[in-house]
Amino acid sequence: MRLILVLGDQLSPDLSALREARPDDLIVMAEVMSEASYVPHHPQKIAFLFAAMRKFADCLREAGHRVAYATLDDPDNTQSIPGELLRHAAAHGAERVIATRSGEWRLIAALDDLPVPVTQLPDDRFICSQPEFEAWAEGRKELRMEWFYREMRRKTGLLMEGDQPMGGKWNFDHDNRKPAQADLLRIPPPRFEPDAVTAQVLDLVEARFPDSFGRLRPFGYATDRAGALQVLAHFIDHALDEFGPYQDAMLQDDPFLHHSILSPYINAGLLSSMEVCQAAADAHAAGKVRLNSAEGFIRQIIGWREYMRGIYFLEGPDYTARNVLGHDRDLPPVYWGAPTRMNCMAQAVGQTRDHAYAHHIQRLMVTGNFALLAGIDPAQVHEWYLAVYVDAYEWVEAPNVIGMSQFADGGVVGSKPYVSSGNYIAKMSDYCGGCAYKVTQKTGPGACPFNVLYWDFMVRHRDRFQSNPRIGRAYATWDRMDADKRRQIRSDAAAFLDRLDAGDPV
Ligand code: FAD
Ligand code: DLZ
Ligand code: SF4
Repeated sequence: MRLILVLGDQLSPDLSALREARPDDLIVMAEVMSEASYVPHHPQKIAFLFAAMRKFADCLREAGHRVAYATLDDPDNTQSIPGELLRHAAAHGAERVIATRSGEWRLIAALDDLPVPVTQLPDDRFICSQPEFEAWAEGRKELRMEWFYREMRRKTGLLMEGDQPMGGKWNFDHDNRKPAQADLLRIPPPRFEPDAVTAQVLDLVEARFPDSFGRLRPFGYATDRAGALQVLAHFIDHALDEFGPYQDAMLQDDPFLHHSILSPYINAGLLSSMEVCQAAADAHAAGKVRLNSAEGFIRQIIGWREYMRGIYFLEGPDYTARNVLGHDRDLPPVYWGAPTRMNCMAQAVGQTRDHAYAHHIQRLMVTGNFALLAGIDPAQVHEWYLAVYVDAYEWVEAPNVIGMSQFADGGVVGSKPYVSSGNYIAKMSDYCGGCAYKVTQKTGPGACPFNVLYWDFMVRHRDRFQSNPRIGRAYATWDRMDADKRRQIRSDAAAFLDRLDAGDPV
């Protein structure tokens, strides 16, 4: 007999390893401390995964499989994935382990090192296989998502008319990027009352991870496929039509806006990326959803999500250690909820604490932008994102953080660093009105910290970015600025960073 490993983010009945299962094989699933503590995961992330794993194990049993499931508090639990495989291999005389390749180099290596033969099958839940991505990347001077995305549109046939994109364009972003208005009629995503399985997991997580950053309750995530399908249907019916225009907007009292909150379910395997995209394309075909919204949403999934996966495996295990800008400041306490006068940071971190969720622009242009401008060590930024979001697994988190957000890979993912002064946040959100700092003030104690940090960053990295066609022009503005103002900006930035280093409230 063989052991079939199913990891916490592999909860799909058509998983490649499960397709291999024979009646006498034993499926191994385990809640283990090594996975639950390699970064200080948000308690809602652990609870979501453990509850979903328990329910998935029940489904496998109902389908006739033999399943060995270790709960975290099982006294026989060895508390690591390799340990659990070895324990069951010894107990049952298993001749081999069959796994689906994990989404993290760390676990792939750990399985390769097992003293039992292991087959690691490709994870074919993705639209683009790794060999296909590598063939696409081969020989290109520069990798850009937009070109890859067009290949994926052709491959899937989503929003295509023959070999042409529907509506005559591949990308409708010029119709998007609008700020949003507070709207009390906007229907928030569904929340799910914990059932008996989830309630038991919540108690376990509360007892075992009492000191983690993040609120465990109220817990409202779906923890099975039926619930995840409800979230999908709700999004298609109530939010997708306005997803496009408002995808970059941020609002103080609306943590979800028109976002789908589907990433936890897609990443854990409860929904497939193709069924989600097909639902969006069908809603457009039925006339319920405008094209720019359907296209923008589908691009995030068959474009960005697949592209990030390809980059993670293309770039290799050292990717998370990259730091081309040489940033070495420690992650300041504001990321763990320390009080701050910066309202945008307080909002993004606060909703992260409450929901283990923040949407893309908050991750990129608030917490990510601040970390990059302040020169924070990208490895620490990476660990933070991997820990605090319910959808975070290294294959998708690292290219977004090390690459897109922190430019620590030197431009593999993005052709320019995503940096901005407070102006961008003021334009796209209502945060600045309620802030102790003034976004219109460029220098002095009341000036928005993003304003001074932006120029400080640009000047510190002038050699690298001056010739960048996408942001190099900013230096002409800097050079035209009055010399006293430039000195003031640099000294204000230095004073701010000193306060950050001293652990003073900022
Ligand atoms: P929506 O806005 O509704 O988007 C729809 C779907 O598109 C998402 O569910 C997701 O599957 C996909 N998607 C959108 N953008 C991306 C992207 N850049 N990369 C991959 N998929 C994308 N996403 C994760 O799934 N896990 C992470 O750990 C993660 N970390 C991030 C860190 C940073 C610094 C940034 C800038 C982005 C990160 N993202 C991550 C991407 C994106 O922010 C989330 O996918 C999105 O916010 C999830 O919320 P949603 O389901 O409501 O997304
Ligand atoms: C994220 C996570 C957590 C918190 N706990 C477990 C666990 O106890 N057992 C398990 O099989 N998987 C867990 N996971 C998901 C894994 O960390 C994930 O499979 C790898 O990071 C690869 O994406
Ligand atoms: Fe953020 Fe600056 Fe606006 Fe305050 S003024 S909310 S710090 S961008």
